[in-house]
Amino acid sequence: MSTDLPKFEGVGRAGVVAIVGRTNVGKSTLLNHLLGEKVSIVSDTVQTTRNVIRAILTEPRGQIVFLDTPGVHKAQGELGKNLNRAARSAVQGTDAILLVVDASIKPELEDDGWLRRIASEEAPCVIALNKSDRQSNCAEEYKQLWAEIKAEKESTKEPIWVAVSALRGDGMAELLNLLFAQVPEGPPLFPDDILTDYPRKLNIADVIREKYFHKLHAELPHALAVWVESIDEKENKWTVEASVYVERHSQKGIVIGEKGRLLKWVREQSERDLYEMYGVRFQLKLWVKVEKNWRKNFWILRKLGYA
Ligand SMILES: Nc1nc2c(ncn2[C@@H]2O[C@H](COP(=O)(O)OP(=O)(O)OP(=O)(O)O)[C@@H](O)[C@H]2O)c(=O)[nH]1
Ligand SMILES: [Mg+2]
Repeated sequence: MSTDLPKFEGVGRAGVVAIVGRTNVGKSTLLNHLLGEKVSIVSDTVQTTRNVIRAILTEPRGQIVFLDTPGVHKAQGELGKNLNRAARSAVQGTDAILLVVDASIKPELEDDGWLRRIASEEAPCVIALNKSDRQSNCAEEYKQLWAEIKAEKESTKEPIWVAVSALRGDGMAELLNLLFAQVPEGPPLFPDDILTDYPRKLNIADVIREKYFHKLHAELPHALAVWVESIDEKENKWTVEASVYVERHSQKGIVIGEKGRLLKWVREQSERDLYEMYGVRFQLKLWVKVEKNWRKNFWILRKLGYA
């Protein structure tokens, strides 16, 4: 891997952009689309992203370091509170904020919270009105809400609004132009062959967790965590041992599935995804473990990078 910093054409721009917003609005989908590669897991379950993930986009005109953050959601216990805290503090010290909203539905309490927050932040803000591929469009309600908050806070700030569909890729070029215009002129911060510095162990654990999030519903996804114990990197095959934590014995059976079917499906889907991401064959060994109240256990939250 070269450690040379890329050379920009003319005077380049470089900066950090935090991607924030309520849970489930499509922040990670948007990030993956902007980078052209999957760096952050996606699902329709609340608080899919649990760590702040840094991903780097380098172009001849400059470099943007994106921070994908956990979506803010009504806090449920220690885990939820930690995720909200991580998201809220991610905007501190960034060059620009990319607030993502789901414009196909009306603003919710957490959207209101983020609009208030950006009204008092110094950094410039772009608001992506996402899911524009859907029939219903509530963009005007977000703009109206912003106007009310702005008046109430006597703010002079004006965000830039842009309609996008992270799923289809609509509006991506315009969004990138806007973001590059918000970051300052300056030299690159990272070499151009680094896509993300998110640790490999955490990424593999996320890929496994994502498969479960696609299959499990209601409370169970929140009670589930994955920890990669070891990675044995042989030239043509990487063997990964990972623990899947649940909180109760009754959940263990669900996560394994009838005759081990769900566990097998998760293993196979994850191996396939990981092959695409790393270009090497994977063998996953998954162990399901009961860890009572892990969501309240500071040491486990810290080990998983959630605290
Ligand atoms: N129709 C439509 N669905 C989208 C779009 N963008 C994202 N989604 C879907 O919205 C759901 C949530 O997407 P994520 O990218 O995981 O959302 P997030 O904001 O990162 O969520 P958290 O990590 O929980 O904060 C997934 O089912 C996506 O496929 C879009 O532009 N249009
Ligand atoms: Mg996410």
